[in-house]
Amino acid sequence: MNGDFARFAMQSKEITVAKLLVSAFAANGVKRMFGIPGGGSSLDIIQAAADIGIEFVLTRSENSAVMMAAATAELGGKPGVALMTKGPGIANAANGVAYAALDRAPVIILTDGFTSEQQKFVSHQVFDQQALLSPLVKRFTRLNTETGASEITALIELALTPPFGPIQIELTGDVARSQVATSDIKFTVAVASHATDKVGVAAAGNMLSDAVRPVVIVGLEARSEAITEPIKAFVEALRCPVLTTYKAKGVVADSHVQFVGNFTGGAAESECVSKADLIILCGVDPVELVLQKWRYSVPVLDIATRHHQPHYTSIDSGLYGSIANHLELLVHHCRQSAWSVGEVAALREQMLTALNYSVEDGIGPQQVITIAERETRARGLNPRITVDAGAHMFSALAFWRCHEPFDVLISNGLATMAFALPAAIAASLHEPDRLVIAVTGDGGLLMCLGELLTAVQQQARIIVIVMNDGSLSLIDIKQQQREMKSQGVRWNRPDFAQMMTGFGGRAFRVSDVADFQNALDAALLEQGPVVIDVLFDPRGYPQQMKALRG
Ligand SMILES: Cc1ncc(C[n+]2csc(CCOP(=O)(O)OP(=O)(O)O)c2C)c(N)n1
Repeated sequence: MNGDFARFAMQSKEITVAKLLVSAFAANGVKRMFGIPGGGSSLDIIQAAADIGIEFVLTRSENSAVMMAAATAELGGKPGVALMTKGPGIANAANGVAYAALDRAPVIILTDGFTSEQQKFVSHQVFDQQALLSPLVKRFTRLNTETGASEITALIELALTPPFGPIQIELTGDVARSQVATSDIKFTVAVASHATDKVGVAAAGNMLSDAVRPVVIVGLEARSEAITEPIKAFVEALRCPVLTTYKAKGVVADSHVQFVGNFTGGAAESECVSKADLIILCGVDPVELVLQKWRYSVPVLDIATRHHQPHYTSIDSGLYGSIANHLELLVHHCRQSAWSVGEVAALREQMLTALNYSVEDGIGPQQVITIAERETRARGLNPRITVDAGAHMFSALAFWRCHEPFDVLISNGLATMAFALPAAIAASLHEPDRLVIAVTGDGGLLMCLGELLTAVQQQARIIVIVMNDGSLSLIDIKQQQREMKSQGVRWNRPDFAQMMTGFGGRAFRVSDVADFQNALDAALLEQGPVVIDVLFDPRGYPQQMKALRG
């Protein structure tokens, strides 16, 4: 725990609940909070936070605020904090809270509430706020004047316990301003799991020894520095193909000779996985897999923080607890598989070719991604990308190469739209020197358009590439596949460049490779946010989706 924060809280015998709360946040690594305040406790918290050096970032919707807090938490491994008013504020936050729940982000949702006196006569803006979020949050607490530091610490600890997720704290202005004794100020949380299953390791070791052609699939729980090296050692000892889920991209670098491609639960990866005689899930949380049945019949070894249920497949052997510890023990049971480097390379090539989306005229999503990667790397930059939900994500995730965990941020548990822009802003604030490229559809950007102003206000170093096709393409494709009349999925393409200019930011509108290249050259010279509005023809999507999902 940071001593300054302890001193802050201990300066007097009594402090306000608002100060106690922000002291606990600060002690656990919170540097900024996101949200839209109401007139009650929010203002006390913002003030108390500012006094202790926690920045408050004003967003344009509560949904975005929670996503920003979640992205911050995912990147920093510390709790994220989103703050909003009661009633409409928390109602508008619900989708963001669903993101934090299903994309496993430890976020504290802090809202105003009604005092018990008020509850006797007020009905304006009143509904059961606990019930609203109860399927999503790990715990709900209404702070009161009896609240101690240990209670707050326990909440933070819970958010940081796998599966990471949101907790909801309700705090009225009266309570926020009331004084509590500082006698039990202890903010230290302890959540690292070192649990190892030695008996399970022996059984899993036998499976590994028997396997000739294992395949490793890496998932979101493996996105941690402590796990990166043990995973690398493990897969290299097996010398077998490795696939990663979208959220785990970079845990094993895309440039690694054993890397084949993304695992979504769809068709594209089945060419590789169906050749395996053992499937090893490593930190896979099934929340990321698409709505399709498990295609494989070979045994499954599951190495994860816990046994996830329901699961897409039945597990033949499971090792639950510390992923790193289990991998370090298992590596001694590994022997080199029968896969050859050439075979793996051919499978990787085959996957990329199947997802190919090149166009002769104009520009297509694949070119956008490959040019953006080539040009940024040529300048020695190592951008992080954030990707929205929609058909544009197929090219972004297939063709952008990741080298480290969190090189890409995506919603793949909830798979919500309107994520890429807020996440990009949060990522840029988290690591200001690292460029962030947000790849979004026009539908997704329209849902969070106001956050362009947040990006301008924060001078976030982001480039928002909007794949503007005047359509909810992912849904449009499904409508076409079902041979239905086109309705309810298209609109006239808006001019996002003009909108960004209206917000006071730089913007370009392009429709071919040369113009995109020029726009990118100019964008890379900027220090603040830039929008590149890419007009393109989405007719290549159905074939790409067929190749990916079958
Ligand atoms: C908040 C939310 N609403 C609806 C959906 C269902 N959905 C998934 S992708 C998609 C279309 C996205 O359109 P756009 O952002 O334009 O991207 P595109 O598919 O055109 O690339 C929809 C409606 C969702 N995932 N999230």
